Parts: sequence; C-alpha cells; structure tokens
Amino acid sequence: MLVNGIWQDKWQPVQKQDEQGRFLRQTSSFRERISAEQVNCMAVSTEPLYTLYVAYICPWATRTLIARSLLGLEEYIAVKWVEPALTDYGWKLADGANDIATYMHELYTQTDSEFSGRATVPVIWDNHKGQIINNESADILDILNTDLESLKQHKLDLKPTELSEEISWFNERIYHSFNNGVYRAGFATSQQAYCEAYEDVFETLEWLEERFSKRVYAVGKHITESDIRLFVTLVRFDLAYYGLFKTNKKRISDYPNISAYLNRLLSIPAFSMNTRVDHIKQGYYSIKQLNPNGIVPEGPELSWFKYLGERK
Ligand SMILES: N[C@@H](CCC(=O)N[C@@H](CS)C(=O)NCC(=O)O)C(=O)O
Repeated sequence: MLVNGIWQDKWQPVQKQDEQGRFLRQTSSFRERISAEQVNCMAVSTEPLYTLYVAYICPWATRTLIARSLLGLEEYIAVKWVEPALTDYGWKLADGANDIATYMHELYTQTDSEFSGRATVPVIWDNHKGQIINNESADILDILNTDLESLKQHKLDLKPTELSEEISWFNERIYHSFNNGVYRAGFATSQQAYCEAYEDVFETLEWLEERFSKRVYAVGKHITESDIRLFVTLVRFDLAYYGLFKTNKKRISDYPNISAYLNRLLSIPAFSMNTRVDHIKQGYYSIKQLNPNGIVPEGPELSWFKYLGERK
C-alpha cells in the first residue's frame, strides 16, 4: 500500500482487522462524477476520454465491466486490465495496458502525490487530465447508468426510479452478508470472526434459493444493478471462495434455483464475456497469506463453463 505517496515494500495483501480479527474494508477516496459538459465532449470525441482500470479477478471491478457492456458504452470508455496475481508492488498492469504506468499504485500517486491507502481496482481514469476520477465501484455503476445516460447504446436502466428503493434494499441485504461476507470469512483471523461470516453467507444463500424459486431476476422483472452485484460473487464462489475462503458448507452448484439463475445470466454475453476463470483462480490463489505455496487448483469443472467459449 501507499503511505504519503511512497510504496511500502513490507506490503501484504492483508486487510485491516478489528480487535476480534474481523476483516474491515477500506473506504474509497476518489469520488468525482462525470459532468454533463464532459458527456457532451465524450459524444463527439473520436477516442474514449476515460479508461476503466480493472482486474478480472476482482468482483467490484467486474461489476463495472458488466455494466459497461450491458449498457453499450464500450466506444466511450476504454478498458485496461491488470495481471491476475497481486505482486509485491500491488496490481501490475497487463501487457498493452502499461503505457502510462507499470503498477496501479502509480495511477494513485499521479493523481495525488501524497496518497495514503491501498491502490485498489476498479478506477475510472480521465485520459486527458491523467487522473483518477473515481475508485468506488458503486459510484462507477451509477456514473455509467446515470451520468452517461445519453451515450448508452442499449436503452436499459439499471436502477429505474420505481424500483430504486427495492434495489437499494436488496443490495444492502447481500453486501455485508454475501458480497463482503465471503471476504469476511476468508480474511478472518479468529475462529469466531470466520464462523460469524460463514453463517451469514449460508443464511443468505438459503434466502436466495427460496427467492429464486419464484423469480427470474433479483428485483423486478428485468435485469438491474442488483443482478450485477449478486452475479459477481456467485460466479466466483465454486471457483475460489468455497476452497480458499473456507465457505464450504455447500457449492452454488448444490442450489438448483440459484444455479439456474446463474446460468440465465451467463447466457447473456455481457456477463459471460467479462468472466475469466483463469484470472479468478490464479488471482485468488496467489494471495500468499491464504495460500503460501501459490498452488492453483486444477478444478473444479463446472457446467456453466459452456457459456464462456474460448475466453475461459
Ligand atoms: N470499494 C472498492 C473496493 C475495491 C477492492 O477492494 N478491490 C480489491 C480487489 S477485489 C483491490 O484492488 N485490492 C488491492 C489491495 O487491497 O491492495 C470498490 O468497490 O470499488
């Protein structure tokens, strides 16, 4: 991580803990939006004015990738990605993405030379100013859906006003217990903290299994932001969380209704084309604290790989 703009070489991919060994996620620091005036410039520009920097391993970054594809914003927002495994210098930009920096943390210090904190993905980068404008995936979802409304090539609203309350409720219901719940289990450093998280994860999965006995999508009758938020955790579960994070009471494949829902989403290109099994496995299993020898499991073989084609 960075302290006053200087990379700390004693860095470990371990997150903050409370005194009971519970994992605490850092809050995001760059929270700007894209103004109407900037949107007008984007509409007439011959090249993308913004770039999303992502990791395919990262569920938060993948939220933004799926939204960009679903909304048809590809020509306005470029994408650059990092290599799947975290290095001693944090995320390393992949070949072809490293024209302005070698590591993600350089984007943070190019924006704020005194930055202190973790150099996380996703970020949305202003190509002209050479600065991060936002590094919070929830904001970026909103930027793509709302600020860039007039640029969408697919007329889809990920948070329609009439469903907005239910979407926020659903998002809240799954965030602590499931999206972040798997991380709370994986990074817990006490049995108690792990057990609390494990209980939350499986209580939520039972609730979802029941919910999807009657529903096609998470909220309402169409795809919304809630489907994106749920999908990114579901799709990583059997590949990484079940083994590495010890959330191993059941696999997603053991829940028929949730599996059917996952398959339904994966049959949509915006979901399948932003799912990289190789990055997910290599990335999670490179976390030295949890897997010191770095061995990446060969399995599992999952029936939904059929949706991924060559991209697996
Ligand atoms: N609040 C952020 C969280 C992003 C986040 O935690 N990203 C992880 C990858 S999944 C990361 O970049 N970690 C690097 C680090 O912690 O140093 C968001 O949702 O955008």
